[in-house]
Formats: sequence, structure tokens, C-alpha cells
Amino acid sequence: MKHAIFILITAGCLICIVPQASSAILINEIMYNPTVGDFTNEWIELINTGNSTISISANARIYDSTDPSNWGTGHPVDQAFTIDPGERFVLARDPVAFNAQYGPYYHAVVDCNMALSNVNPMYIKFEDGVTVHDMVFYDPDWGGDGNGMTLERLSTSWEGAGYGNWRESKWDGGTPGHMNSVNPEPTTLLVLGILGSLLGGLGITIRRKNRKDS
Ligand SMILES: [Ca+2]
Ligand SMILES: [Ca+2]
Repeated sequence: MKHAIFILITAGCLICIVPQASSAILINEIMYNPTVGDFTNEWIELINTGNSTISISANARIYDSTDPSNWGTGHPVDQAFTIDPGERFVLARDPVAFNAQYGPYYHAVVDCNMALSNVNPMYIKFEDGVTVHDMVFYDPDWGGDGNGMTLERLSTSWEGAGYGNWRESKWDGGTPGHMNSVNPEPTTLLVLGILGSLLGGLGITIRRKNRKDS
């Protein structure tokens, strides 16, 4: 019983101190290692979790880096666009390749020349001017590593920096522009996920593997 109380108190504290995403625009899905065409077929799905349409300027950029202290110059989107409430929007490294794989998309796919590592854990930040919409972290060990799947965000209510909020998609090719295929887990697993996320955030180290990036 004491054990159970301790776990509940600990879980409560963790939920209190884990930051939630503050922007309405979040990174919701990541295709970092497509089965073919790594230099063309990478994409990121954004989602507008707010209640109003949000305009993204042509100065917005995706930053990707293994070192969050050195983001580099980032990768600009090639056009301004808007995201309606609840809408999922795709930024693709090559919209022509994306449309060839997934078929005509219901919305414009915006070109953004990202470079997502297949080897190293990586940070991704979506920024528009002074507004940092979201920053997430993924690790190829979490799934989607060249098997056709993506990494999907479990919940838009939780911060996106750790494994606790990311899972390999259940559908081949992932779910660009659609609801993610993974579902939030039961409370107990959620708490464990948040704990893993918190510990990961405190002690993230960038591991270099011996595989060659593609
Ligand atoms: Ca890649
Ligand atoms: Ca999706």
C-alpha cells in the first residue's frame, strides 16, 4: 500500500513538472528513414491543436540537429501557408516524391529541405521568426528505422522530447495528413512514459553509431 501511495505521489509530481507544449502548432509525425529515397522522401507532419487558423510565413524553418546548442541555419519552407484548427499539414523534403508515394494530397505539401538522421538521435525544431512552435527529439531506436513506418506522437497534450510520447506507426507509410495510428496508453504506462521522457530530458546523450547515414 505504501508502495502504491509513493508511486501515485511520484506520478503526480512528474505530471506537474513535465512541461506541456505551449504552441498550437506541433510536430506530430516524423518520416526520418523512408525505405527508398532518403534524400527525397523524408517528411514531417504538423498539427494545429488550437482553435484558430494559424499563418506560417515563408521565413519559417525546420531545424534539425544532433546538438541542440548548434542548430545551424535550418531549412526554410518554400512558401507561406496556413493551418486550420485540427488540420494536419505536411512538410516534405520533395513534394513530388511525397505525392508519388502517397497519391494526390488533399492539401498543398510544402517543400522543406530537411535532413533527418537515420543513425543518430536528433532534435527537430519548427520555428517561424521569433516563435518556436515546437521542439521534439527522436531516436531511431524507437522505431520507423527504414521499415516503412514513421514515428507518431502519442498525444498533443504532452511534450515531445522523449520516448514516452512517440511510438512507431501501425500503418506502413505512416499517416500523413491523418490521425496518427497509435493510441494513448493506459494511465500506468503513460506515467512510465512521462518518467522515461523526464529522465531522457535530463540525461540525453547523442550516441554515435557505426552505421553510415543515408
Ligand atoms: Ca533520413
Ligand atoms: Ca499523422
